[in-house]
Amino acid sequence: MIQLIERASSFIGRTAVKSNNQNYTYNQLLERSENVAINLLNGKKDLNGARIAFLVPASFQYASIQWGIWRAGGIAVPLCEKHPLPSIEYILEDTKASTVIFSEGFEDLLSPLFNSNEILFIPSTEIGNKKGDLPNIDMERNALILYTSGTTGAPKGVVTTHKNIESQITALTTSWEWNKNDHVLNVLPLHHVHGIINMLSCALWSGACCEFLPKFSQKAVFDLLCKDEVNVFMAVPTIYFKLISYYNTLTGPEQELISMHLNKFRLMVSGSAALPVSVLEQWKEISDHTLLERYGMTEIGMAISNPYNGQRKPGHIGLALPGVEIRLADENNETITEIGLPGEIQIKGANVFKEYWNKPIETRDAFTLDGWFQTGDIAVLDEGSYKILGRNSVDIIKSGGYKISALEIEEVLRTHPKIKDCGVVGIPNIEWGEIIGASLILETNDLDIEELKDWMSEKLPSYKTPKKYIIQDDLPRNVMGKVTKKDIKDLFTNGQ
Ligand code: MLC
Ligand code: AMP
Repeated sequence: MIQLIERASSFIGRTAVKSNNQNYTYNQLLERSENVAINLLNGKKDLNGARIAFLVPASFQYASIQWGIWRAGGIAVPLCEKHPLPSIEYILEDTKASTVIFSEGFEDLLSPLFNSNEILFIPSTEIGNKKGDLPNIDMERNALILYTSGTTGAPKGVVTTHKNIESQITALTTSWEWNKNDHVLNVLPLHHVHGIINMLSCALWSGACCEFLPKFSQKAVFDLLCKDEVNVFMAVPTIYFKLISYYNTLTGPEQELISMHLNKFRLMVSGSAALPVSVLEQWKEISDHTLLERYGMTEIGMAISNPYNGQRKPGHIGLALPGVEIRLADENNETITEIGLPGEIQIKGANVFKEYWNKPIETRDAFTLDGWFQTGDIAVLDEGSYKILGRNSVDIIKSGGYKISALEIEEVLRTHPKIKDCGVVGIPNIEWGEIIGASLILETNDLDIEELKDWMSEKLPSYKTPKKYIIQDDLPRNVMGKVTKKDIKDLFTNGQ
């Protein structure tokens, strides 16, 4: 039994989702997800873990397809609306997806794949109103595959079970006191946990309403936040930065009006990347809210959070959420017992993912011998609250809340005929956290950077495309011949 879906019957007449200015009740969500499930089953009793990918905007459609896949016994594989075809193809091939459900607007993008013999492409408009018997789903079964970048080149599929998801949801609904009168505005993409678990699923678990804004814009967000319907808001630091910048361009009376509405909110959360203290302070000035900063990861959902009630420490991420076991470990994976010494955050608990899809070696390597998941994030316990100090890999970049592998970008750049070698780094940036910089070693001298950007945009989503470039004669290396990324970073940050 998937509790998240079972619970919907106690909220039948309430609004579950608001999208495109329309309200959809829990009853409609149950009915439509049943239609999706019966269509997918197409006479079978159970999808038995078939991977069903779907490419639809953040909307009621998204929620009903996700639930429909689960109710039919499938594994949901949400695709990103901003991905170019090669990124989508990679996921379809890696998961061996049996079906792709897509909505209007994505037909042109996907059409080169339509002649595939292995994948069934279903336009969402063709899902009829069929009803029928649905299988009983055990909570230990796989539910979701989300793609995340790591220290190896290509993204890995993170598999979570229904039980993992339930545990990730309940840690947040209890700690942050979600209730059925909540109404969250969800402006984040729905191929990552922040948008899927923290907002959509927590709202649906609680009988609350999740409103979608498919395309982020500062004005549209403020317009919605000022309608006195939304009372919970969550975003990545970049979005708070962008909202503050926009607010600062408004007239005094416009600012006062916005502040008056924001003041009434129950909860405002920041996460997915470090929240600069200056952003926290400016948002406090505007909204009178101290943003609740929390820490999470695709593999674990949320693990550490500042308190809902109680003092939220700027620059800190708080303490373990209920059901999550945390330790700081040294390089030998020994627990650090001395307070104030930094170590890697390691996690145990029902929230921790099951495996990387089809990658037993990577899965094994992600855990210590005694079963702790190694996050790669370095933290310290400081005045009773964890504080992130950095990551143990220079090859992971966080930009606008997206985790990006420098190696993945380098691999793509090296396939360009005019590029001999390259080194990709994250450059610290107050708005984006980091922006991507690439140092290029050229085969020929006539590389046009604008043309290169166009070429990249056909291969990678825009958020994975370097924003800054330098051309070098050779990459900086240490005595072992290994590229010294720190020197490349310095070139971008200090021009040294
Ligand atoms: C967009 N751009 C980015 C970018 N996103 N550049 C660097 N990093 C990013 N993340 C660039 C585009 O390339 C484009 O550049 C320009 O910004 C405008 O593009 P856009 O698509 O119109 O941008 P916008 O819609 O403003 O997007 C900004 C954003 C988006 C902050 C809304 O990046 C976003 O939704 N981020 C959230 C990602 C997220 O959900 N992460 C959670 C992962 S889960 P140009 O040159 O073409 O003009 C996780 C676990 C946890 O981390 O703890 O939550
Ligand atoms: P992802 O793999 O996209 O889920 O990103 C997870 C990573 O985001 C973590 O490993 C951290 O590096 C980072 N992260 C999430 N929340 C925070 C936070 N509050 N502060 C700093 N980094 C964070």
